Amino acid sequence: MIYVVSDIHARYDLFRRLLDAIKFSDGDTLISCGDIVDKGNDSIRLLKFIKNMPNARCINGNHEYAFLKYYWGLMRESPDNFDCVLKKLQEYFPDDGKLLDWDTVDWVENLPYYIEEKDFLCVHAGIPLDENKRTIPPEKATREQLVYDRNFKSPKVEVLNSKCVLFGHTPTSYILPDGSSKIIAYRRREAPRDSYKITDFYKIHLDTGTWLDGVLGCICIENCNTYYVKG
Ligand SMILES: [Mn+2]
Repeated sequence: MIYVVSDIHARYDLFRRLLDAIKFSDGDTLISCGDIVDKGNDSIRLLKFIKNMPNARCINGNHEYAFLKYYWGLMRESPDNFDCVLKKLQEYFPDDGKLLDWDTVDWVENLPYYIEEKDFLCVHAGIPLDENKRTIPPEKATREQLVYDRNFKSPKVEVLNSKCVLFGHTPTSYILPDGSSKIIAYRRREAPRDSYKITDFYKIHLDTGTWLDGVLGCICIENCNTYYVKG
């Protein structure tokens, strides 16, 4: 099974509990839609854990992107002083920055900004739409658009492409009228009500507000079941 999660935000504890809850095994794949780091206390611990999972695939969110921009700035200032740059990068994460090493920095720098499969597309914040309410090809969007998109999350924004877009970035409790932290799956008008294929949905909003409400959720691509842990 393929499970998709977003905005874990340094909650290593919740992430491990989520893997237990879904009985995640070697035959499964986990996709993270970005914002693994910041807000919680275990940014680097979590980053290294996911980096070492052979069956995890990750893209960058705005929090990884902000870290990389800081890193690129330091390299411009002192391109030859690697020790000094690493020390400053470690200080960027006040809680567990000491765990940061060059392997992990390089790994983050080389992560993609979207993952595209036959039936679905994963991004952090969203993809711009063209005048026909179709997403532009992700390779034509800028990194800034993919990690900061402000419009895509709106319930008014419908996507007419055949692929489902999975994204995070904004806690769903800001969107849902009852303020609950649940995954929002937007069903296509033409999709049968009793069917739960990933292509029955045009977008799935995954940020359950880990840092805000302590809820971490994920969705299974094959059957669209959702799973939550709270702490
Ligand atoms: Mn974000």
